[in-house]
Amino acid sequence: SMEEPYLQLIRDILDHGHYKEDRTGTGTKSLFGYQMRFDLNQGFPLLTTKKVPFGLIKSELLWFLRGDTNIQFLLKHKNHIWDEWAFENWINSPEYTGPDMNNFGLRAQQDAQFKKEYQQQKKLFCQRIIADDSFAAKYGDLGNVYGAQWRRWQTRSNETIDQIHDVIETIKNDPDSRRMIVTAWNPEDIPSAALPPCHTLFQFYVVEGRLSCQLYQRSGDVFLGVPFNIASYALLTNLIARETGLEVGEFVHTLGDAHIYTNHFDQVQEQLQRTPKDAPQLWLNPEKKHIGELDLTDIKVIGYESWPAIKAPVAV
Ligand code: UFP
Repeated sequence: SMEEPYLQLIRDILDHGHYKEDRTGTGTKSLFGYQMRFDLNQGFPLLTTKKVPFGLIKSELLWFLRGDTNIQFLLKHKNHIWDEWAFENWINSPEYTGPDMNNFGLRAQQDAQFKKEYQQQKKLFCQRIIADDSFAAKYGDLGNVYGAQWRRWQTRSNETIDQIHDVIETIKNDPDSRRMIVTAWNPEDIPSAALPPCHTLFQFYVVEGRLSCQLYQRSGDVFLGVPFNIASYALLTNLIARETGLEVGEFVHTLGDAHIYTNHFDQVQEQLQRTPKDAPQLWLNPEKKHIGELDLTDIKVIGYESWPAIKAPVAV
């Protein structure tokens, strides 16, 4: 099946991974340097052995591609995957006068009463970001995250580089180039970044009219994060292929530290019991040729049948 490389990654980590402590204090089983290949002509690699919310993947990718770094766009599309990072800025600001929210991630996991208070505060915060543009401008912006690095990389001479525009031009005009790279990893920004980019760098490759993409991901939460990352880059490859008039080739996913958190072991075992179903197909609105014109309704997966979602705690 199309997701076999992913299931094999889980098995390889369980069988050959090393126990390793990590930043979050959770503990992981981990392998270093791992590669999966997905032939995008076989379908769209959205996992079927558990339900993966494609809506969140497409709104996040469109957000990156807009060069947007403000969570207001995500919230308007009911996408909450980046909330915590903005909420952190808000509770640390002098304007915030609500209950103490320090270290909310860990405390919400340990204290049910606190969790309620936190969810209430975060809900208020999100409502305000959506309703109040000046509040959003102040507290909804995440700074130098993917959208900024991809579309307006800041140079030393105070100019900006649009890496996505440039790579599209190179794919069109010089497809044999070996320099078709987009990087989100800016060493200058790492010390001040709340979360240094996980999907660090990607490269395109064209042969026989087909566009392939390889991602170097420095760190992968194999149960929770990686299924998103696979779908996101498979979608990106399809979008860039269409923009440049090419068919799709492969998505090659290279991982640095590929880990399964110790509190995800039961979940991955359950997933491995499940027989994969046929991969869905990606549908892109044929009326809208350019990436900049695409709306959420212009991107769909067709024929997505999956096993139910599997809940798991996020390491914070
Ligand atoms: N992580 C992913 N994919 C992502 C993302 C985060 O797997 O797209 F943003 C996981 C990897 C790791 C954690 O478990 O989040 C980031 O922690 P660290 O910076 O310590 O690697």
